[in-house]
Amino acid sequence: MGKRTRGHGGAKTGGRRHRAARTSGAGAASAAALPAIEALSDVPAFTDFRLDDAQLEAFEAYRTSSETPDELQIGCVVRLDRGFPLVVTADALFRAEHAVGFAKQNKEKGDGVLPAVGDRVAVRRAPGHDMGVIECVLPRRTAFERWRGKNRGERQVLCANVDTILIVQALGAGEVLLGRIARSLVLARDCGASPVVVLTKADRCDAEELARERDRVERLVGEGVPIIVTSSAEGIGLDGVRAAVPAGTCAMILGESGAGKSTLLNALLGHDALATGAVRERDDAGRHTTVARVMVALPGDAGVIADAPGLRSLPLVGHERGLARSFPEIVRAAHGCYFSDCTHTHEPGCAVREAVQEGEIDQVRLDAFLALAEEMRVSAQSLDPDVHL
Ligand SMILES: Nc1nc2c(ncn2[C@@H]2O[C@H](COP(=O)(O)OP(=O)(O)OP(=O)(O)O)[C@@H](O)[C@H]2O)c(=O)[nH]1
Ligand SMILES: [Mg+2]
Ligand SMILES: [Zn+2]
Repeated sequence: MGKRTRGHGGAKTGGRRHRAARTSGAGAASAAALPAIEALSDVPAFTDFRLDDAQLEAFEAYRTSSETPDELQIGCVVRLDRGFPLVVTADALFRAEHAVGFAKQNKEKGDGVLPAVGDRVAVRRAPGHDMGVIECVLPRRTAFERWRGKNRGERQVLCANVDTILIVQALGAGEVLLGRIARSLVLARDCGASPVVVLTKADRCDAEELARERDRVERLVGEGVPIIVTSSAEGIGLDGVRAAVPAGTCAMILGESGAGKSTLLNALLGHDALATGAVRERDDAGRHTTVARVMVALPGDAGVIADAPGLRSLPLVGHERGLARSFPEIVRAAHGCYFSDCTHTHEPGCAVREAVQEGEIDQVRLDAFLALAEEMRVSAQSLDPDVHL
């Protein structure tokens, strides 16, 4: 038998209700409308996830302080359906709720402590209960976050403990959007994940267009960011994606609705595990087919990938670290600019533009850098009018 235990089979359903007083309120009644656990396929096993020392230590500390340590286990959140977590532990797969006090904790810290897909959690399951209770989120190695809402919006963790971000864009519908790739690159680098660009639907363009688009993307991302060209329709590039997600690692797939994310995962899995939907002919946009956050385990010796709903907007707010990591040569050159607040657009003595003229920095990369830096300047001001960058 392989390492996957399909369906897990261990979780009881339709059983007793949890004790409502111990949870944050979303009850078993709403869980009933969620997909049946037995019907889910390709769910990662607990052993698919690495636990680091900080997580193990935090769990031990939490368990030691508990009055009923025997009911506590480490779990990993492998799915969120309408915010409802599905948790896998060493011996079971079950839905869970948040412990009372989670909501409060969350507000005080002001940053997304509610469990996200990929989170390692301390979860309690009292004897005879189907439903677990997540009591605490163990420290995250990484967290891919995005800002939701305008201006003073909130941060939403899309995937925790993620190693690789697969930045997906479809070929064959006009030019690949470099701005979007650059922005995704910055977000990935900001959280410490490794970006990989995946250009899907290669069957929709000819060799000439493919070479041109690949070249544009290569110039933008520079060395060190792999670019994989795929066609789920023709089975092209799948080995490349698999190799980018080795066993023990976790990737998140990021791209707009209709980019072919779920179709790519189905191709990797070898069957239709995830729903896919047609795109509009007019503008090639998808219809937001994927609504849940779902992790699937790739077959064979490979890791886990989180599918996610397509995201229209990916605002950059305070991602300076990601910008610097994505464009290190520009940041390095900027140290030589005459003005310390040089915008590298018109100032005399600008070492960055000089480097472009001498062919040391690609103009494509500088354009992308400037656009994103400007956006961050503006968003920082709208977040806090007293901050001037
Ligand atoms: N020609 C071609 N079409 C593809 C390919 N991959 C996906 N598609 C089509 O693109 C459409 C959208 O695919 P999905 O996989 O549902 O896209 P998604 O990115 O998961 O979209 P959301 O779940 O809405 O975010 C479907 O009609 C797919 O059949 C491919 O390699 N070639
Ligand atoms: Mg999808
Ligand atoms: Zn400059």
